Amino acid sequence: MAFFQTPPQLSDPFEQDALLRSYLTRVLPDDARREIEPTLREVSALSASLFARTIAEQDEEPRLVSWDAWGNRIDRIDLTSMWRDAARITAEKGVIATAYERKHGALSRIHQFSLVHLIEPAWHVYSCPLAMTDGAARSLITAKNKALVDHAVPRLISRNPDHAWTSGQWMTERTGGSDVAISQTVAKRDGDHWQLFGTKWFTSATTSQMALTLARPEGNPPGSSGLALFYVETRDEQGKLNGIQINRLKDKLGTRMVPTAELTLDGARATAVIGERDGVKHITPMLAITRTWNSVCAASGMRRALMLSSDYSRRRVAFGAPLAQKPLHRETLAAIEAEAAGAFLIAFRSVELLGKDEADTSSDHERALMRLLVPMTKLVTGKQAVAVTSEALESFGGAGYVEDTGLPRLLRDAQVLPIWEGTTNVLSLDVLRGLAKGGGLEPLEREVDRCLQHAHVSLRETAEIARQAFTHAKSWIATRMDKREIVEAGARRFALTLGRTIELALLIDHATWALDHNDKRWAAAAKIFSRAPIDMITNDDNTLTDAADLLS
Ligand code: MFK
Repeated sequence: MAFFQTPPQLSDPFEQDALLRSYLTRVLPDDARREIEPTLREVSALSASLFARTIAEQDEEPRLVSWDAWGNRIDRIDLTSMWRDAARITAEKGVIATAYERKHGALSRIHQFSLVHLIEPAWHVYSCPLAMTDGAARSLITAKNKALVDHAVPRLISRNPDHAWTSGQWMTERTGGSDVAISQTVAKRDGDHWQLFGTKWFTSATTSQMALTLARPEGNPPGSSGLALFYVETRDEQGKLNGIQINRLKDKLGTRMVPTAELTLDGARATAVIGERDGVKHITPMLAITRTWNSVCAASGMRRALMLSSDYSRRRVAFGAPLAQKPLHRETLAAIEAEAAGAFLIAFRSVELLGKDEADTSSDHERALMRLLVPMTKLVTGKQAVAVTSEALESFGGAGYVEDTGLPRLLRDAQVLPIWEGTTNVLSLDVLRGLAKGGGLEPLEREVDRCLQHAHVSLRETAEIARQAFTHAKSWIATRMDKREIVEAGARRFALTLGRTIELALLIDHATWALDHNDKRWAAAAKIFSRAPIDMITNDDNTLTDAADLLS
């Protein structure tokens, strides 16, 4: 008998996403939700309709055309058709604009990132330029450079596809991606403007109309304080590149439809955004935004992989029954669901705080919490995205390993999430930096208390797991304050423990609300999540550092 398998289907991501819907019911007032929901349904339908295209066109890649037929250097990047369409969709659906029009005040970021959550897995990582565009708009506004705000921000947040711009973020140089302070790009004064000279080693989405970048004004000292933040337009009015050469496109493991290039800046005309120093500090508003995008995209990638896997489990019959009826398969998918749910809730908690901050309705405590939560959320969700996507692929058996199913791409694209915008280790150290500069662990402790204090009686034991993990993290750091190397070596375990503890606490908080609304799903997710490793901290630091000495 012939044997054919039925591929997974995606019908309506919004309708299929029970967590997104229950979360929005919890956090949005009814009138706001009624206004927002139609826009989410519209984007959901679009996302589902693009699904087949994401597979059919997955081999399309951007192409660098360095020369024209007559020997002129043109350095043009031809984008994929999906990317060209994504630019139009972004503007028309207001994927950036929603955050800046602020129609729903502090809740506008929730609206915007719900759109992102639904559309992201459908358009070949177009979130990359959008994250940077959003971050650039925020950085220019924060820098209060009126001329640049008036000139560029209306384009970055435009709803008109013919008027809208995207922005790049050129930070990484050959000297290193994480250690930005050793950047070698030099800025030379040119009247009112500057000219930049140097090499940018990874510039994602190089087709953007502008970029924010860092360079060292001549005569400035070494280190990050000697760098300044610059605004660059990539082409002049005639469409010629602005002192920029595109050396080549990167040959990457994933995100292959993203045109990531190496650039030489050879006199690129630039404008200083804010002063002539402290560039790293002035670009951090952009990092806070792009890291939040990263977290939301990690959560949405997990959700999409899970939707496909769940759908397939109802279609695929093996050993006499659909996989969905097999106890072991069900447990495997439930564990993925718990991880995806934890990731979603922490990502959207960061989103809530960002929205409040921008609408100027945050308390001091919430601002301090946001400083810690943004890097923590990025690092914990990035790791989860890779693990969850890998598990979801495995749930398809061999089909998950075959390119033309479109599934392997999900894993390759997920692998960038713990890398760009700060690796897990760099962000773990950033969490320590945030603790040292802010009020220590207090904002996180208050967040854990807020989530757990009203925990449903059926979740008390689960809540205790979160409390114990937090208490352990707190005592670990308190007793090692003066042991810099020990704290640095344990920074990843510490940050992941805090991140997973907050995820569990948020799951319990949401589950408690959901139980009051006759929905038992999220209590189940919290219980499953609590059985996966939460507390990764060891008190036996010396054994680990001695072992690392021997093994390195
Ligand atoms: C799906 C989503 C798509 C996302 C789009 C991705 C495409 C984009 C591709 C890329 O561009 S990837 C490259 C991104 N690069 C990074 O994320 C850099 C990673 N490295 C770090 O984050 C380092 O921690 C950092 C460069 C910030 C270290 O720099 P320094 O200069 O050695 O750190 P320092 O001296 O501690 O900080 C300088 C100032 O910035 C200090 O301010 P003060 O001078 O007032 O003391 C810090 O407090 C401040 N600062 C640093 N990190 C901060 C921060 N402020 C707020 N938040 C932070 N996270």
